[in-house]
Amino acid sequence: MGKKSAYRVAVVGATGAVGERIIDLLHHTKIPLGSLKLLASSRSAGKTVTFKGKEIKIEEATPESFEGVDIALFSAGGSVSKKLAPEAVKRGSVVIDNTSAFRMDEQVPLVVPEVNAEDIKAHQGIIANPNCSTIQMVAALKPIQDAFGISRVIVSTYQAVSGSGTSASVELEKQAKDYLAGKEMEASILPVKGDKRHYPIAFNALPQIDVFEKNGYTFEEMKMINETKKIMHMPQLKVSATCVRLPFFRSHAESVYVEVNEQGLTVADVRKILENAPGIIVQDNPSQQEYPTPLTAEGHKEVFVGRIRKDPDDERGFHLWVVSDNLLKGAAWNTVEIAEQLVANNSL
Ligand code: NAP
Ligand code: 3JM
Repeated sequence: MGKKSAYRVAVVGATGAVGERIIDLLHHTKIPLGSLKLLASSRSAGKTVTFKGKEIKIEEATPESFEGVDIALFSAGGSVSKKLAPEAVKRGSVVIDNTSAFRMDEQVPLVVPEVNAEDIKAHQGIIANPNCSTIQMVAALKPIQDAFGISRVIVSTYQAVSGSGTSASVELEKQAKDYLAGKEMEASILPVKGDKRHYPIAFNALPQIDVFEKNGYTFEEMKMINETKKIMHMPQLKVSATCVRLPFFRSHAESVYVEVNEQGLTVADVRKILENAPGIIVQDNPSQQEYPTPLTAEGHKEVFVGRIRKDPDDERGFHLWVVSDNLLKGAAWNTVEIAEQLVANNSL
């Protein structure tokens, strides 16, 4: 496709937690928008959304919805992507997919623009947006890899409920109110909507995000492990993860332990590299109690890093506290950023 003066964009999952943020971001996008199509399930068809002063009707997503669409941004779950993304590609759209449906396919680039923007060019119709927890971690790891080399990563996450969609945020709010009113809490969404058991998230911590795999890790943990190696082009990198859901609404936090290849580095060396990295804001001043938190990261596009420390017993070990808005850099912003680069580099 040659460079166009205006692009026809579709958002699939337009009524969801991620879709709503994508629409917000499209108000200010660098992409010249010719038209915007908003798609969801039949449940939402007919509702309207106001975009730049005009009312847009939500339509049910079907294969025919993609006729004439240049760029389709999918955030409606893996099964919708598996069914409709190939239909969109067949009709000439480039798909940027926010689900895990195609992330590990060899033909599909898995992209965080600050890390591997050049992979976008190799797409064959679908570009995948990584998992939210992976995105913020690799954004912080890449500058360290480029400067010093890294060999091992061990991460524990502290993830917000909005990562499980709008219904999980509604569940937390209701449980918190019930608990404080002395009523019994009901759980039907978390940890995983369709799984056998549910636990309250309010005033709790759940060491399960997504379903369990045969190896005892959850799928979320395996996404972090496999996606990190693919995005960084480092199949040999050692990565292990523990993913935990906590009772706050927005932004994921992560405790990241990274082993660097170079010996004799100081905290100041690592801090300097991160301060100069694109998309990263360092907030790290223990004497002033400065560090990022989920509440302070909410609404921002960047990845925040604080609590940079050296392992007292290992010359090559460093700890980072990495926080970012899961719905923005973790999902909607990374998607729109990929779309902007596709258009800027004429890679459609
Ligand atoms: P959500 O708040 O539950 O929203 C789900 C959206 O999908 C709604 O717009 C819903 O439309 C739509 N949908 C559901 N079934 C559909 C169908 N059969 N056909 C068309 N649309 C359908 O979830 P969310 O948090 O926005 O997440 C959506 C998806 O994005 C997730 O399932 C996940 O795969 C992905 N995600 C990715 C990241 C990331 O880090 N990359 C982060 C979060 C989520 P209705 O309102 O009509 O039901
Ligand atoms: C974040 O297919 C589904 O039901 C969606 C599950 C899901 C995913 C996923 O696997 O695509 C919920 C929340 C993600 C994600 O980004 O990996």
